[in-house]
Amino acid sequence: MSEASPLVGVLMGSSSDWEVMRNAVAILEEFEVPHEALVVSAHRMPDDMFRYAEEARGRGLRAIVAGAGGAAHLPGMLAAKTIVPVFGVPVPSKYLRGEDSLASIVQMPRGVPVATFAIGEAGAANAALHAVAMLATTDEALAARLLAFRSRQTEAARGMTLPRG
Ligand code: RP5
Repeated sequence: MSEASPLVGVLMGSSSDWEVMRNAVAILEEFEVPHEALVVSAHRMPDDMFRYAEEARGRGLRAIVAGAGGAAHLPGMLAAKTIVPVFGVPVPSKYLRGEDSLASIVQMPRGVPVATFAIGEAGAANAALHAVAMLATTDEALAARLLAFRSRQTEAARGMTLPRG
């Protein structure tokens, strides 16, 4: 997706997850973090998923943002196969509104962590922001951009007004 070697991989279980996961990609684009985005389904492409995880560290990936819905095994199974930090995004599901996705991602057994974010768009954006924050610990220019982002957000909140009753 971006020209340089990706530092962050944004994976999702289906193209139907894109409307949620594009919020992660938008953050990485805003911060100019080299990244890639692709569909890797845990259930429909298990060999591809394992290959991606096995190659992630050697390819220079520093974080994987993985979103899935329903029986959301993608983040956990990636984490089982790589020590690259995995940030999980529960995608809203049709029948259980993403509570199934959340439970599937957050309830990892001790020893194989997945940092789990909120269901939906905010979770996707925050997972990417967390990846930015992690990268910013060793990248001063990125840290400056993150601080500026926070300042703009603070000013926007201070500028909020309410309708008069
Ligand atoms: C999961 O199943 C995907 O992450 C998606 O959220 C869900 C439904 O996938 P589709 O049937 O829309 O392809 O694997």
